[in-house]
Amino acid sequence: MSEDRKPPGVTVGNTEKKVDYARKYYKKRYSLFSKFDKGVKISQSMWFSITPERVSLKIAERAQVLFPSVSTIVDCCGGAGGNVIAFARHNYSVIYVDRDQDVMFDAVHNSHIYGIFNIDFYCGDALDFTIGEVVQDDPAHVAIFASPEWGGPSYATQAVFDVFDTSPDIARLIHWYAAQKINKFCFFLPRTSNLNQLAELGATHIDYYYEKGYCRGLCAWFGVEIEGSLDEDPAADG
Ligand code: MGP
Repeated sequence: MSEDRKPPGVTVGNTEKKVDYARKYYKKRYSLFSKFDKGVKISQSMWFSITPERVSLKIAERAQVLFPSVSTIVDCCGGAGGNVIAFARHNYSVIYVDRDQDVMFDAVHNSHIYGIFNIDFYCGDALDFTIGEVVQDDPAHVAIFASPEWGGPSYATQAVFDVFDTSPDIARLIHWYAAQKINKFCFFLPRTSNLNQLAELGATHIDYYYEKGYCRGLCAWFGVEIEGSLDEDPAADG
């Protein structure tokens, strides 16, 4: 591993837990971004929260099925840009929002690596973003996507993940954007998320996303435009 490609904090041979996490996610770099070697930039705090590329593409594909009237997707927790790149590759108008400016600059850079130049980037808080100020589309054609923080890799120590433990809290996100007449949402969450809580919040579809035969997480969909139930078959690999 050359020095300049190492993520911060990685020391090969060091067995400390936090260093193991860095190594674990660095090993997955090509599954996170297939073009990693073209110069993809990932801030230290972002490594564990990037949706693997094939999963991001599958989510974008599912959005086309579940939200056929949607033309604009706002990713209000944009992070390193994996999801916005996938939505743009599926021809959506895409708005990126993240409160960390350095993380946003990485996402801009990463989108250019994928040849995507038409995402609108905004630095700001998801719970402070006003859709109408930047999106021309009718709110009926807009959906909110978010993969909020799950609290880091330790989420996996809980048998059932409390969906109110995300940051920002998805209930507050729904409330904030519903007040702006948006009623279509998709949240990428831990595979162990409490489905009763999601149903109570109004989710009507749950998809589980697999990559390399392993479940990476689920999407909870709100306001879908086709008939269906929470008991859908899991989405196929990638
Ligand atoms: P993981 O569950 O930590 O790893 O992350 P893995 O290898 O699937 O499971 P393990 O059993 O081997 O530990 C899987 C995927 O979940 C990541 O690639 C991210 O897409 C997503 N993810 C994980 N975490 C901890 C977060 C998080 O805190 N926030 C967000 N948004 N996504 C996360």
